[in-house]
Amino acid sequence: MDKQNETATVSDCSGFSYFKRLFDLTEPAVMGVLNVTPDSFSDGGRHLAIDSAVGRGLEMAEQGAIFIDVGGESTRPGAAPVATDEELARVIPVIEALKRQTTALISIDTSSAKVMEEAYSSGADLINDVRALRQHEALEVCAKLPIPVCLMHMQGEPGSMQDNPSYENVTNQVLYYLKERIKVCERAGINKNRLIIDPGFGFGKSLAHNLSLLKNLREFKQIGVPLLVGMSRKRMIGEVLEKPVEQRMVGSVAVAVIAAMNGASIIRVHDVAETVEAIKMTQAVIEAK
Ligand code: 9MG
Repeated sequence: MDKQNETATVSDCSGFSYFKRLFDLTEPAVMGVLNVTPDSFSDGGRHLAIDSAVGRGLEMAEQGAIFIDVGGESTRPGAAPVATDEELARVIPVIEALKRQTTALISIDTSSAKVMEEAYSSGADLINDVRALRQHEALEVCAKLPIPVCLMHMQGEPGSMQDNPSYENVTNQVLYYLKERIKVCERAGINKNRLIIDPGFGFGKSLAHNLSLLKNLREFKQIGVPLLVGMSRKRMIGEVLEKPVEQRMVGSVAVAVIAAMNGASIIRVHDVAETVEAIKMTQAVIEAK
């Protein structure tokens, strides 16, 4: 199949599409997190960092991740921006190597139009943008690329988003934002049937905001596009369980199950093997009479 000549669709389950042939979103899928940032490796050497990232990506694919989300710029609270050339140098070799060695779908976690374009040329199957295509030329570039795009909600920017997040009604405001971004995408020529939405847990949200969004997650299904969530190891879990980041696996699996029960189609996680097993169990219950 020539990827260039197909318009991908994730929400039109009846239509023919390159994306649907690769993957059917009728069951929740696990997306493995693959950060290719200096702080995600203990050594610091570029080659070793790339080799380690590819190894980890292949391991997650073996463990059942349908998507591998490759990111070269940290979006953690307080994170500093990375120059485009540096971001490209981190992610492109990893995408190319993964495409040669696995059939898992490759997602590129970026807000940069240039990185989106280059990642697509290197084989990326999905664009994951925490800034929902608000950066320069991201809309125009995505209008030309025939692959799905995930639009995430974020209040503020990573450098300062956790300073004092505030909402009158977090669910309604996040819903409104995502609906508006879909309209903007449609006006730019990006069909709704290749969009995915994400409420953006931890991105400019307090613990109370995150818990409220999770409790009301079903409301996001009204938009009529697949729902992606990422809560894995985040501060919201640490705050409830009073545990450091390396002890948040059980809490992360618990919220993944809640999300799957409430309509999430893609669940972005670090602990792939554990989440795949938990989601399989959850799906069996969802399908029960
Ligand atoms: C890159 N990244 C970090 N957290 C994320 C989340 O919750 N959702 C999405 N789509 N991307 C995320």
